[in-house]
Amino acid sequence: MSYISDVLHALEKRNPGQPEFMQAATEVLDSLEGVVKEHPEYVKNAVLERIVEPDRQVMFRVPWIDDQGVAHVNRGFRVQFNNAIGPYKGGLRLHPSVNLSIIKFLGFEQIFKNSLTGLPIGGGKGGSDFDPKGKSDREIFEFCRSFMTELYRHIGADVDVPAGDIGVGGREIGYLYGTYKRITNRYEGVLTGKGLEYGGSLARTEATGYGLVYLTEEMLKAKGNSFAGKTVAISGSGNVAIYAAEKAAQFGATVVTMSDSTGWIYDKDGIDLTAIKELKEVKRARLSEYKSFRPKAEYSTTGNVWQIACDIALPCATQNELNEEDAKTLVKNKVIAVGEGANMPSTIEAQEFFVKSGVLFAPAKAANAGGVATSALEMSQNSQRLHWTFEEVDAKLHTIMRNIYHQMAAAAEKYGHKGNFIMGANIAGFKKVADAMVAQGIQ
Ligand code: NDP
Ligand code: 2IT
Repeated sequence: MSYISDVLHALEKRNPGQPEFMQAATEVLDSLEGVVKEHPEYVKNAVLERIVEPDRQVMFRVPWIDDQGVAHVNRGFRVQFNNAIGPYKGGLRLHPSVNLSIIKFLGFEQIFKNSLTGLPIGGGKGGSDFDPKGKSDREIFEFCRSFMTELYRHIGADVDVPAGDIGVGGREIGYLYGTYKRITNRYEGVLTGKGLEYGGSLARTEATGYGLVYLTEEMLKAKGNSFAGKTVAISGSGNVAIYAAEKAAQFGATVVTMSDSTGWIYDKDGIDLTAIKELKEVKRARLSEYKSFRPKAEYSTTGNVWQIACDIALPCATQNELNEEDAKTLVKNKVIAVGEGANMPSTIEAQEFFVKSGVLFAPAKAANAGGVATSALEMSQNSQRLHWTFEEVDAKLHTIMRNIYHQMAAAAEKYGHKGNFIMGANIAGFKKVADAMVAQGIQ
């Protein structure tokens, strides 16, 4: 359709050197032909041209001093992409690879993911090219304080509500929250993923991983299948990977792999999650140390987890970590389902190969939406000045993930792509935001 390709062309021209952002935008826009044809008002109101252009992009200097007294300068980002259906909402990523293209791809994905949750949250993302690995607590604090010294003026409980992502967990959210409160003198739900003592929600830590397994289970159930008795390969060993592994094991599966940026483990009898939590959540150590807990497990620094035969694959590390070759290996080894825990972990070629091969494929913006959905539940609790039980939050999360599955399956079917949940999630997520943008006029 020429409207869609015209918009993508113009976007590429205007944003040279942003491959991750172009990848995310192309995947979404390429799904929208049917829905745009049905809604000429989207063309008339320039919805696509507007939705690919962030409302606001903030880039700033983050100076900090290390333990040796040496000064460093990092670059901070916050991209406020779209607030048609609620305040900007999305995580902060601290990783040396962070640049504008990566933050824009994440912010763009967040618009549709947040829409799929059914909760009133817009899309945004931020972060920095700061590398938290090997830094002392004091250096992390110093960095977070400097970062928030600029960020505070752009956010607020009804404006923009950041949270965690790669390299940002409970410790960093605590330092960021403390700084925000000190500068503004406001005690408000301006960040999610907070500690339980100061406004955090039970089950937020578990939410992305649990939600991924809830949605994947629902997708399997529609085919008369389930996690019970299955072999599961997981990549990553951070927040999402750990709680995906925990829920998959609770559902009766055996999780046999995990990875970090230096290597991966294969434990054919099932990963020992107590050991992983001790290594990753407490000691912040490398996975190579896993063998000291489980001498029979294999640790490797070559190849990747996708070479291990499995029924279900859950990529939970980072973008483009699963390519077409990996997809071919998984299909050859008879994978039944893939659920994306990370954001955009599969390349476009890998996605296409899975769909073509009849693998049940749950795309990231649906499959990992449990984290941000529970963040929105944290915002509700903060507004009400109430605290819900773990069971209440977990039950709401479970219902939200089931609804997302049924929404994306229905949208795929309605627009002639039955069983293609990439199309379904993009269409369902887009439609609500597009309708809100039309209703609010060309802004
Ligand atoms: P963590 O920082 O807790 O863990 C990240 C994991 O992925 C670590 O094991 C890390 O290894 C590995 N990893 C990160 N970058 C790379 C890389 N470039 N190459 C190889 N391995 C890498 O992050 P999360 O678990 O929170 O996030 C994982 C993914 O899930 C990301 O894509 C994130 O955007 C997405 N996500 C997170 C949500 C959340 O609520 N936290 C919600 C929805 C999606 P190492 O420690 O060696 O770097
Ligand atoms: O990618 C994501 O959805 C997240 N990192 C979570 C965002 C949030 O606001 O909880």
